[in-house]
Amino acid sequence: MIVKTYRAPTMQDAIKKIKEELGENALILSYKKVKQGSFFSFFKKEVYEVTAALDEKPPEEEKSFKTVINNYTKNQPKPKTKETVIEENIEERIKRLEQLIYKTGKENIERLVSDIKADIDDLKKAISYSKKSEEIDISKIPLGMNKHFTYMCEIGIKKKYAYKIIMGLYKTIDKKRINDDDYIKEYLSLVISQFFKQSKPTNKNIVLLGPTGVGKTTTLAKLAAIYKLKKDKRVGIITTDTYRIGAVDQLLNYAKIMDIPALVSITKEDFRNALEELKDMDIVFVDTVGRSPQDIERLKELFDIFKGENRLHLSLVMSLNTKEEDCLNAYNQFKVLPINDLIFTKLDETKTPGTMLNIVVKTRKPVFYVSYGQDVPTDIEEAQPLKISSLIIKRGVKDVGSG
Ligand SMILES: Nc1nc2c(ncn2[C@@H]2O[C@H](COP(=O)(O)OP(=O)(O)O)[C@@H](O)[C@H]2O)c(=O)[nH]1
Ligand SMILES: [Mg+2]
Repeated sequence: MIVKTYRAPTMQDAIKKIKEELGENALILSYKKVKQGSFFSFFKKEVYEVTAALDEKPPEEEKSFKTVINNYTKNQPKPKTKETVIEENIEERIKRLEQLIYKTGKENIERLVSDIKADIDDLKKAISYSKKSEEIDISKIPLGMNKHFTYMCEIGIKKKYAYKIIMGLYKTIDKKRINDDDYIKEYLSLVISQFFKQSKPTNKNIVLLGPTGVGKTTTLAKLAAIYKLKKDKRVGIITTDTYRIGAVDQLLNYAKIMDIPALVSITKEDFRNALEELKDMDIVFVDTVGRSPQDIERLKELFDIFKGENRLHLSLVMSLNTKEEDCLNAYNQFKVLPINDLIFTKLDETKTPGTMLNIVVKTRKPVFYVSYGQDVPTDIEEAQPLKISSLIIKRGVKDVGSG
């Protein structure tokens, strides 16, 4: 490992020097502000002193934003892609769901869901008070509903929630149509959708938090592009993820291509200044360094930057290709900060999208966006409840495309 120390007037300059000498894969080990000037000089300047290291093993090459953005902005008529098929399929489904809401009556559905929620709460309490087995009596599941219960468990919905939902649903469905699988699935979708709430930004400075590798930077790139290109907003970017030079550089390059102002900040003071500098933007996305929920010390450093700053909307990014337990563990660590909502990623890499339901029931947080692929900025959707429930019932993105 090569370790070197650099001095420069700004962090950006230091990063540039490090990149020139050590390349994209250099890591920042430490930084501080120091006074520079000869012993006799009267005024000493403050400069950044940054220590960087280069590991021998380079990480995988990231997809170039430039190519992706160029492709996106070319805007040529394209043949039907997987995304268009998914979109059409979901639109169709939502239309059917809306008809069903109309027929069933919105109040009836809302009452049913609030009963189920109350049941789930009682069940949670009962389980926490006694060590008795979960209060599920599978023999009570009505004939014809068993396969739907099994299906819900297969797509990752917690058994106890699936049980409550099925039992609640059975009370209200049209019994003559019990063998109509499409009808039952639409109804299930409708009920599941009611557990989700779509989040709206509570502040224009949106911070993406979460463990390493969950897709924060990719999601930020998608959101920045969508807000700039589709929503025609003035977008700014701040990155506090300065650990890996390549990562900072990737984001700065990307911002340059998109003509989005981007600032690097390390300390709480830098961050405040960056917010101030971007105060005329309509929306600012803040990337953060991934921290393992186990690394309490480093998490604290991260939290300190954002603590007490009330101009922020905090989104916790969770990857659906990790275990539900890991997602909840991350939530428990990050909830030291006032988390506003959740962003789910890697929906394309899971066979158990029902995890999303378990997580929102547990955390009671609304959802901001759902991401389902690596392509910027296409593979992402606003978290409309009916869309999410359609994706869950369809077992995620892959099956939507094919079925
Ligand atoms: N399949 C899939 N991969 C994703 C998705 N979002 C991000 N990724 C990939 O996950 C990896 C880590 O993403 P990155 O944004 O660097 O994660 P970060 O460490 O949280 O910033 C990259 O290879 C991304 O392309 C997604 O929704 N689906
Ligand atoms: Mg990142």
